[in-house]
Amino acid sequence: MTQTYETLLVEQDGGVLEVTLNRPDKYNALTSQLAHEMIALCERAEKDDSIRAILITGAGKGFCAGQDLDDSISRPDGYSVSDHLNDTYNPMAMAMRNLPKPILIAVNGACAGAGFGLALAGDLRFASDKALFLTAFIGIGLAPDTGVSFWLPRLVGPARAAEMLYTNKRIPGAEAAEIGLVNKVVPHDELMTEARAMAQKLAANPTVGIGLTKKALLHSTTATLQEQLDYEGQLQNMAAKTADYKEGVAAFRDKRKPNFQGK
Ligand code: T3D
Repeated sequence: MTQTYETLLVEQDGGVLEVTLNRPDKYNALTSQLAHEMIALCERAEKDDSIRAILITGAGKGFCAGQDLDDSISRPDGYSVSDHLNDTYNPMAMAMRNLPKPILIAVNGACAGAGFGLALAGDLRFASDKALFLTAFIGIGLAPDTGVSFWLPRLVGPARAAEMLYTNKRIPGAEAAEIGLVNKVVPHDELMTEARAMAQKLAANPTVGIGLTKKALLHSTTATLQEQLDYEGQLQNMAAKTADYKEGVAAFRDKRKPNFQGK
């Protein structure tokens, strides 16, 4: 399937679709177009069986500085920010979380505002030791959006989340793993090597099983224990019908490494 993008660079290496946010002069600040291209990319990734993991990073020095503030300045009176969010960053965040394939975010630099929300919409995060995390919203008098108020307290705890949101505290990449914002911090020059290796590892795992696991994790954010147990049972029925489950058990019996096909 061929799709061209103006704000994203997209390349496929085996089962990994590597996506680079590509507005480097503005630290890859978000526009409606970028959000719509990310949504289209998620739709493509869902349909294309050859894509088994997504890796997202930023071009240049920044990862993503949130809403493009040059666009915000030129808005007409009466402009509805919630309409803008409902058209752009909200469906983008949902498309990423609902995509039944793993998304690894490689944070190469400043990660702010709705760009922070984009990073939190991924499943795993690696950060460069030159990365910088800030919520940014309160810095310009805004409240959080793009799911930041949902994911941040769950990752770092309510007190740290409140501090980051109320004071716009900056978290350097080197500290981000200590507080649970990212899975791993790596020296800047090694970020993409490490992230690509992890993305390939994810792509070689049972893709359907990962997709069902992703559903289970999202469901757990609102479910009771009983509801979650019931839901796990339904998902397990689906996982147990996959060829990868058969292969996993056969490989265990044969004492060999499994060769998962993502089906
Ligand atoms: O209104 C709505 O639609 C509601 C939705 C809101 C969602 C949001 O995301 S609100 C939050 C918006 N983002 C921000 O407030 C962050 C603004 N940027 C910064 O605070 C800083 O740039 C950073 C801390 C991210 C990085 O600082 P630093 O010193 O490393 O870089 P810099 O020099 O400030 O920025 C580099 C360039 O990127 C610079 O361009 P120039 O001067 O070299 O031509 C700067 O203007 C540009 N840039 C950075 N952030 C944005 C941006 N351009 C447009 N929009 C930005 N958000």
